[in-house]
Amino acid sequence: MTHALLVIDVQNDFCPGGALAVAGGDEIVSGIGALMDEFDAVILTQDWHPAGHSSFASSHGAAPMSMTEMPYGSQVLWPDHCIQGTGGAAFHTALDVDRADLIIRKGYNPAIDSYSAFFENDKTTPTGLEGYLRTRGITTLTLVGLATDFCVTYSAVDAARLGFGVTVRQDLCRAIDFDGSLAVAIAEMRDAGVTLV
Ligand code: VGL
Ligand code: ZN
Repeated sequence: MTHALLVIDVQNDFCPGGALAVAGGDEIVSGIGALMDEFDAVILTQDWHPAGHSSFASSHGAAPMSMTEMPYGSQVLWPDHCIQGTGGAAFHTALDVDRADLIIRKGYNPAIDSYSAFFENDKTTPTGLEGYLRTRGITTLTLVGLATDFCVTYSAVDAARLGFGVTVRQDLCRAIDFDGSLAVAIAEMRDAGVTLV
């Protein structure tokens, strides 16, 4: 069994002071660092949107956190965040980026959001992470990071559906918890067979 730590979106825009700040987002960084040596591989994801991305409320003249329908389904419209090359898209400075074997970026397609580390929100366009994991013989994943109820959940559910063994360390995640989204996300992870600890 080869076990990887998958660190989701520990970026400045998801930490206090950032454009899409998650309460306590910065509290998990040192605990994530302490965990890295226990794994055969460390993989980071980085939300990485072009300016004017279709998931931004500003691109639709809409209010942040309102909903819209996209060709691939319903979509939350977010404040502008994690724009490629900006300080907000950079990793939290206390995250040990040098320890990562792979950094996988997502959300770069202007027309499709990508919460999951595996597939864009159309649920079909792959990021390439599945192939990377399989060719390295990685069978088991532990997920930590931001935000529990969006990118962590989507990644965990996709990983479980792809047949990986998946554990989410809730103590090393923080949630947006928008309109009951955390409870829904936890139920979805349980249904998919994700182990929540
Ligand atoms: C995320 C909303 C928009 C996340 C990314 O990392 O959970 N949430 N983009
Ligand atoms: Zn995003």
